[in-house]
Amino acid sequence: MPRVISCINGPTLNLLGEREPEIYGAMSLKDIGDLLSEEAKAFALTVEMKQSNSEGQLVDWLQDARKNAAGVILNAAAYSHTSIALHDVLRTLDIPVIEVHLSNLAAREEFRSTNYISPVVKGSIAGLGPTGYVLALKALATLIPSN
Ligand code: CA2
Repeated sequence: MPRVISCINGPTLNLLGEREPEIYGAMSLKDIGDLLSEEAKAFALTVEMKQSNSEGQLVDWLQDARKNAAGVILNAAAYSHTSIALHDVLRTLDIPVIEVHLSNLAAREEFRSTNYISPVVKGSIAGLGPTGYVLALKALATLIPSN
């Protein structure tokens, strides 16, 4: 199994750092990817950063990860609260998946408390900003067998 972590990000996360920094922080998604790649070196892992606004593309990337990655960091953004398609594909993965949200879902609107992702992942991190992605990487490093 390649020591690749697929970091998959959903709709509008391409605008990170440009709008609503009070909720989502000042870092861009590229900044987060660079941070993850730097941290991953210590574990001999590489990180592939992906973002799409399309639900079907996220499903395709998760199907790819099933074959080609050792673990997944997933911020499905708004699809977390709506997507049975993502729920279903996640059920097919044997590799560990950690769900990340930059903001604290429990402290936000009621509709964000519905989550189709959380029941079918190894664990979830919310409310810690970009640090959540780094913690997810560190968790995956403990879950992935060394070659
Ligand atoms: O807190 C998170 O990471 C979220 O997954 C972000 C989603 C939201 O729908 C989830 O409930 C929680 C929204 C991502 C929107 O990204 C933006 C980026 C910059 C400016 C505005 C929105």
